[in-house]
Amino acid sequence: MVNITINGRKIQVKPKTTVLDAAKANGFYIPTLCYHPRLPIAGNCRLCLVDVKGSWKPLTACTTEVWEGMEIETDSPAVIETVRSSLAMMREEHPNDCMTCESNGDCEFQDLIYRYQIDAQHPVRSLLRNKFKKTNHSITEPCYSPYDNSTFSIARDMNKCVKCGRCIRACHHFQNINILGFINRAGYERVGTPMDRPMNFTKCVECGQCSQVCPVGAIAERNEVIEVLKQLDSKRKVVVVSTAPAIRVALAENFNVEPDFDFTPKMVAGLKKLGFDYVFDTNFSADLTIMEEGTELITRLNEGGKFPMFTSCCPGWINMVEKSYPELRDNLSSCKSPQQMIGAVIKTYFAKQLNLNPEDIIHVSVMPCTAKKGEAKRPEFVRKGSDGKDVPDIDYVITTRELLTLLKLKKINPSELKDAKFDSPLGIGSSAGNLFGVTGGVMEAAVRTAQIITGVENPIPLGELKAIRGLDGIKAANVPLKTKDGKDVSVRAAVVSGGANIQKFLEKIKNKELEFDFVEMMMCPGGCINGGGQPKSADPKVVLNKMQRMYTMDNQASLRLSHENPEIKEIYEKFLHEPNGHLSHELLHTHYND
Ligand code: HC0
Ligand code: SF4
Repeated sequence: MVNITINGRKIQVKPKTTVLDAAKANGFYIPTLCYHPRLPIAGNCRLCLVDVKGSWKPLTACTTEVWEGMEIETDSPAVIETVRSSLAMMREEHPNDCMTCESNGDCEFQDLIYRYQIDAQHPVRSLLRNKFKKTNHSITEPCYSPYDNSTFSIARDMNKCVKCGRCIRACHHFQNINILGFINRAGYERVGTPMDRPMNFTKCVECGQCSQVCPVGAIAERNEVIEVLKQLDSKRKVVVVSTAPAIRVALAENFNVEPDFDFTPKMVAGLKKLGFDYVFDTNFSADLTIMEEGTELITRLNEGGKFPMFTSCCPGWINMVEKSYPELRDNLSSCKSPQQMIGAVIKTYFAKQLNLNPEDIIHVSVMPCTAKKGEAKRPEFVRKGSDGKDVPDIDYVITTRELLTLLKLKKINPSELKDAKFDSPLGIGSSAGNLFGVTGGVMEAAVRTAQIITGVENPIPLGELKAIRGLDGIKAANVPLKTKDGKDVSVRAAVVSGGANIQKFLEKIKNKELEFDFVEMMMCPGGCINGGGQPKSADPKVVLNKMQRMYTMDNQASLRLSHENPEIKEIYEKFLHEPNGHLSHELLHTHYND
């Protein structure tokens, strides 16, 4: 252990600990902006400066490791004034949009400005204003850049950017897609795209990992809160909501409930209180996906087809294939994602039960993902209304963050409400379907159901496939299966999450170093629990916690197999007739673009 002193208090920490980690672990506050616990360290915002005895200059706490006998001061008058001056310079370039900003109330820069009281009278701010007056420049001109909402998923307002570079590191470190970088020089630096083009002209996959770590509101999802609010308030149509697997665990984390507390009934109660007429579960259509995708895999294995077969439920991954790996399009499963499957059955099967036309229903999908917004807007996911006009299967997609904004606007705290249940006939989901939200979950759910699709005699016991659990980016398992008549139908399975891992994996597939039959692909590291639309968090364990909640829910569930879901049996009996049948192909399968 290393002996150090912080603000006069003697403490012991492990060697190689940074001053920032040592201070945080012992309850000392050090301001940060470019630092994020899940990203590599950059040390470029200069807000975490501390005085260290013997050093002629303050040191950045995030990049400096402790040494024996180190004496640190985090709150000397000089340190505080330096931090205040840096903040004042940033504040002078920042627009006054807080009241309507995406991140109002959840903005790290706003918190810092308030904490250090950087008002208009701060001398650095007056100095900058006078300087710009003399040179006849607008104060904000150096950082001015147009608002970019060229994709359906992400909105970028670089005027709000504080140049911390977290988005650049997220796009590089998690995804290795490198859309964002610092451009320009000499006071005109800002974050931009290659050739400064709008996002939809780049290879951006719309995953939103950049927005997840943005400390301000410079990169965010394209907000649809007001449109949804209008639908809920006007009551002109039947307003239906469906919720992705990963939402319930994110809300559980957000409302800080016990790790084994299933927040689902509270979430449903919150959605009902918001005014939704029907609350359905995307876990239902995750189960439906298992029936369709499992059947497709077995058909390919028996009749031939492209291998490995890749899952198709993650829209970030689909964007990546279409933009960067078009040669792999035929390897994708033809199944729509669970979001689009439930979208299609709500506007057909459910509409029919209520004697409604597709255009009489507004369907809001709550997703942990920004790319789901773009997926819902794909031109192939529409159907004809009674008047012959196109009606989208999903009208609005809101992220978990937007759902929290809606709840806040309506002053609803779901944890204080009485439990409520999903509505029928699309409200029952198995815990296998729920596992879709975590990396490895689609594979695990598929293996659980393989027994009925293949008529297998030796199904894998529940929870046995340990190799595909956990947060590793690339996982593999051999799934030994034999049909009743002795035929070997073993599947070589792999599970990959995170764009950087996907690229490494595909390189090995291309070089024939690896061979698989079935591969689950998720663009966000860890899967949807870590989607780009999830609440921002500075807790390094936040993804692990959500994953553990998912497995706890699975252990506690009574319905753990997709094919045993009574509503799945019912929809095949009454409507679809058989997996991969004629109607399934029309409603539940799709194609991919050049
Ligand atoms: Fe996912 Fe999904 S599991 S992509 O991660 O497959 O976003 O949670 O809703 O559609 O079900 C996201 C999460 C979903 C879909 C499901 C899949
Ligand atoms: Fe990179 Fe994803 Fe952000 Fe696009 S949405 S810039 S791919 S992190």
